Amino acid sequence: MRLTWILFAIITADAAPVHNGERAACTSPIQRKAWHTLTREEKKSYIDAEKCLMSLPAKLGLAGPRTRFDEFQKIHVLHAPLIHGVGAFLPYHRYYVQAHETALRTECSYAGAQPYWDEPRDAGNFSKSILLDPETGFGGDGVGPNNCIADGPFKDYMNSVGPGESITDHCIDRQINDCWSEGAAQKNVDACMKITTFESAWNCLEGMPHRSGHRGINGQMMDVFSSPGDPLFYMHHAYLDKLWWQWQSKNLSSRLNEVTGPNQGTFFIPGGVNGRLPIGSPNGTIPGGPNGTFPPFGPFPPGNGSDCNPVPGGFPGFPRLPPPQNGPWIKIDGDPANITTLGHVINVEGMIPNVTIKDVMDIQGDVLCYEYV
Ligand SMILES: [Cu+2]
Repeated sequence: MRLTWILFAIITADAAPVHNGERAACTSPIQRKAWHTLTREEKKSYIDAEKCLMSLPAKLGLAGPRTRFDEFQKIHVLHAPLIHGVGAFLPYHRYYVQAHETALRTECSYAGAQPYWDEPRDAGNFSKSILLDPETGFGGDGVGPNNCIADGPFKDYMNSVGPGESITDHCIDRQINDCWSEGAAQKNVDACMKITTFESAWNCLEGMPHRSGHRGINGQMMDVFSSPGDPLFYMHHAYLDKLWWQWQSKNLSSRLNEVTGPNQGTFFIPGGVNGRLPIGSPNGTIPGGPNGTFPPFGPFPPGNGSDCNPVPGGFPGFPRLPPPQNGPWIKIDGDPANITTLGHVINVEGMIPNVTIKDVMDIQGDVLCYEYV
């Protein structure tokens, strides 16, 4: 059935890749390509569109953001404790990246799709990545006391959201760590792909492949709340989404429906409602991590050498706080209890319409319409 549908897509040209709540079938998925395969013009049009998002005024009425770009970041801040270390981690970030792609296309005349960073190519060598090219890419490492990026198209951007949940003006900062980026190696992806249950596969993907992209770039990218302040976030999370889709594709008939896990994970902060944090939560609410940054991921278990020689088979997923068994828990629309189900509502604060996890399980379904090439 799926093949028929793909063939159908090939012979029809009327794609509807942008879905504003409309449930048209995906007849012609747009192609999300690896950054290193883009032409110079394609790279420029993506960077120009991101800069456009950084120039458009905020319109959602959230506290802090000045621009549409900042608004994306703020949405992530508001939901951070309920979208990491939880069953909704992969679906939420899938739809969040979709919202970003939609904004580029509808508000910034971008004709392409969200590209992704093929990170294993650069594992152990992030600092030399083609993505960091100052002419064609996202600029390079941070410099100076605040680790502000010093070249490239985003070096002068004044970001108004973060660090953590704070609202401050700051540059986009990076502290690239090639050693930490070794975890992006293909062998760690392969280990996740061998897993057959959603819960273990999600934990594996959220572990090494996900974490290494954040850690390798470091700086703003290490902020569990405000990491989307670095435009590399979207390249990284499109890549992670590709990995999830790759895993799903190994057994689509069952994996289009597989989701589980707690709604409240490591970063649970009591007091929020409807899957949102109370506004104005203080910084440093993550155990061990000041200012909303990830706690240090060390020391590593004995016998594994250094950061650059991580544990064979990868590190375990995020540590978990035990979720309350009988409540009270933060009520997530669509979920009856503290277990992530297909009915779980993904709330992107009006950037695009809220959907359920079921709606985003298929990247070529009624809501999403793209493919990875
Ligand atoms: Cu996130």
